[in-house]
Amino acid sequence: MKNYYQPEIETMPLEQLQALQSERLVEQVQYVYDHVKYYHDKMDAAGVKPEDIKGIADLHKLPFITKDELRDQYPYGFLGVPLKDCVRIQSTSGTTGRRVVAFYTQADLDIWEECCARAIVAAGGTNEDVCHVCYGYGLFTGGPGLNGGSHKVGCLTLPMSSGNTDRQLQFMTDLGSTILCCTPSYAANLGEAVNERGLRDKIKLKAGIFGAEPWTEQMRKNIEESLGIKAYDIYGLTEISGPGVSFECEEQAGMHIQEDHFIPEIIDPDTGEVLPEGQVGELVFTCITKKAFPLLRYRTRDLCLLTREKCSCGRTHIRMKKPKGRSDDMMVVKGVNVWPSQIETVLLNQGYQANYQIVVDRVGNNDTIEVQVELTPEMAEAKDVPAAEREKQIMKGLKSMLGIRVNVKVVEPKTITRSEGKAVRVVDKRNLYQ
Ligand code: DLL
Repeated sequence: MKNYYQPEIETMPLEQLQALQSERLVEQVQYVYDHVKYYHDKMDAAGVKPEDIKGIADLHKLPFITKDELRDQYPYGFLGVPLKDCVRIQSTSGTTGRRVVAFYTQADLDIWEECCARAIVAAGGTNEDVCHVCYGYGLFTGGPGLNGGSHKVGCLTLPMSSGNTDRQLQFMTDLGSTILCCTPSYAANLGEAVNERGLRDKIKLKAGIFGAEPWTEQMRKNIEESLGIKAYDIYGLTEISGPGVSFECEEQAGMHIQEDHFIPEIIDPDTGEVLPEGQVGELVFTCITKKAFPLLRYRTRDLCLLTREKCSCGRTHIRMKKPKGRSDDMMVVKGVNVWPSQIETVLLNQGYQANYQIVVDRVGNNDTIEVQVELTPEMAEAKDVPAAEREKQIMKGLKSMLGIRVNVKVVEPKTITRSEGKAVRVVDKRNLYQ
């Protein structure tokens, strides 16, 4: 069995790591220029030739890629290999309009799963473990990524997918799950259920690998106490591969970015200027090994800071601190990425105006989301459709757009406070970013 703690890579001296990155970057830029027409044209327009990129010091010369461009080029515009060489797609949550489809060759899948395997090993996983994966499976990367990583480590893998707490607890106790992989909010739910049902003595969990949404240190403490485990953070995004782009080691002090595959930068979200280490800004990734969906300088919109401070685990890969927010208005609600513009689209399609407010909260461990929308003066005057009927219609539209249940309240015209500046569309009471 291959050992997925790879000290020769994960503890590589910085100079050697940067030389490896430079070598891979030079090759990758030429590859992308030759294989992705959109980026070829973009480099030409920016006056940058592949030969201008001689190493990581030249990275800043390359143009950025944004999510909007990925959307505009849907589905094949960023494909770097013939379709016949792809073996998998995964996709971001969200509507058809907002969807991004990421492609993988078999070698890309191996890279991704290897990153997840490293995360499991960093959380203490070995082939003696029973790895209980209750991230969603399907287009979402959580389930498939951790599942693949768990196989690579040689754990007995339980592909549970999300939901059905009774079944989760039954398998957890009967099969002696030792590592739990799910969103932190679901882990908190499971923790509560385990204690309510008096199952604490019957579970064998020792570690959890939790991510896909922001969570606080207080949540970590609660989960660790309720399940009697050590809780590790894991980060990633579909566009860059999925979970495992970075993960925590036993120090639980920031997530090591897998720098042999992904080069991180922090930029000023307004100017695009690269910021020095230690400053908060927008995280940008360049993939230096992936071939099917090989993004260079992709803007994640996640705000965070990087540190190269020595980590006592021995890993030299740079650490990112927990994200501190977003430079766009995306929210992660019930594990799903939600943009206010998606909600607005549903409302406008049903004849309402853009006078609405979105209130996100957390009750116990569960997110709630409510949309309050004003009737138009004409609707209020006509009184032809009962409010409950209107709310039902909007809920249906939102469910189909977002895939999650949203509470809806229609209110009288001019009851939502008007802002004097930028409209305050979202009130997020959860305070998940610290
Ligand atoms: O959430 C991939 C993933 C699955 C990561 C399982 C970890 C575990 P997307 O659905 O594309 O991919 O959403 C990516 O989620 O840009 C962040 O805003 C947010 N996010 C992911 N992990 C974390 C984390 C998956 N640990 C978007 N902390 C990212 C805070 C996170 N936010």
